[in-house]
Amino acid sequence: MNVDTKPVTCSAEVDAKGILVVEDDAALARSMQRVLSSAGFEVTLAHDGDEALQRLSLGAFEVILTDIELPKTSGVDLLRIIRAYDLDVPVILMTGSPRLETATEAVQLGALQYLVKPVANATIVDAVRRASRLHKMARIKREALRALGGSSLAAGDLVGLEACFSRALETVHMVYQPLVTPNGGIFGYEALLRSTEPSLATPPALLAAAERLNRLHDLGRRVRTLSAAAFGRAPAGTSLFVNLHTNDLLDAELFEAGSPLSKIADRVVLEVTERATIENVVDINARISVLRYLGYRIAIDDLGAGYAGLTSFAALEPEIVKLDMSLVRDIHNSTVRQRIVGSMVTLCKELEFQVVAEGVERQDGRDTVCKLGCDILQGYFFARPGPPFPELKR
Ligand code: G
Ligand code: MN
Repeated sequence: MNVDTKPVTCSAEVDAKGILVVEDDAALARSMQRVLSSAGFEVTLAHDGDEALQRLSLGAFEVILTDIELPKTSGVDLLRIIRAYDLDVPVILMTGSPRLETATEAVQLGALQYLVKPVANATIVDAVRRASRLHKMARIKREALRALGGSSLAAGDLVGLEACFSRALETVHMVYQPLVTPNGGIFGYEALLRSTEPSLATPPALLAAAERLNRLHDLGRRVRTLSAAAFGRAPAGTSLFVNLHTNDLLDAELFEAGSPLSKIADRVVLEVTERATIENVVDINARISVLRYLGYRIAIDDLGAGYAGLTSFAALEPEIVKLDMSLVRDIHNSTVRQRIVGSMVTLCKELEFQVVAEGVERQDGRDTVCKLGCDILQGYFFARPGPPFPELKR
């Protein structure tokens, strides 16, 4: 199979036109061309998968109708290659010898229909007409999502998502935001995930894709490796804060003493968010013990934004607690927030946790959280996340 011939045209971005028929039986190909042409479609023929890929590299099609049993690149391989580039184009597969495995794979790859030969002329015309309408619908939906600011992947299929995710994983990089002490020193840096893949540009979109594709461990490992590599250049004495997804707690790599992050564990604080429950993590207490044994400190992230409850405190026994931004934002104007943060800080001190106020955006916010006893501060007021390692604004 010639996988180097990549169809570069995506039907979502250009005006897709005509039907591509991929069929190695020349007589059958001509017959389908005649039938579809008289139904008003413009037809291009390809006699094998490689020829189809060549055609696709020249322009996008409304619908692709392909035989499965083809010399060289098969119809299913063709579908897989197409899906890596084009989520919208409907592909109809035809086969003379239907098999359950092929049919199942075809569905997983987002084939629109699976026709068993011989196919009646009327069936071919109906299938292509329906596919062409669905293609238009897919494009309009995608346009709407884009116009409304949503992710264009919401309507996509798993194979397209996989392709976008793999590209995103290559462009993933970390930015760093300083955590400062009230007297203006740098306590550490939080590593924050970013990607330049346009379809998965925000961390939540990237995480959601990883979750859907069952690839959270790949993403988590990348985050930890990149963060560890950059931290070699961090100022002496500072700590590195790394966010964990709950699912990372199930990854054996996290617990390996030889992993890049474990080698600097005595400088690392692992953040576990309150937003997700850790109740489902099996052996959570044992896992946390191993992490401590390796030298890591643990922080509870986003405190005040989660499902409340005390399970995370009991299980994690954190060294550090990070108050959620929603509590810190506008705190200078809100007596309710001041009271809540004041009580939380008092309790944290009694429990011997250090307290971080996240999302400090203004001088008066900074002054308020300092007065309430927060030990460490983080937010745009001091520095935005940036390449290693951002300077303080003040
Ligand atoms: O969930 P977690 O606390 O890890 O998320 C941190 C996110 O908050 C980052 O994406 C970061 O860019 C953002 N952030 C950091 N400081 C501020 C701030 O002062 N204000 C706001 N609105 N967002 C911030
Ligand atoms: Mn965090």
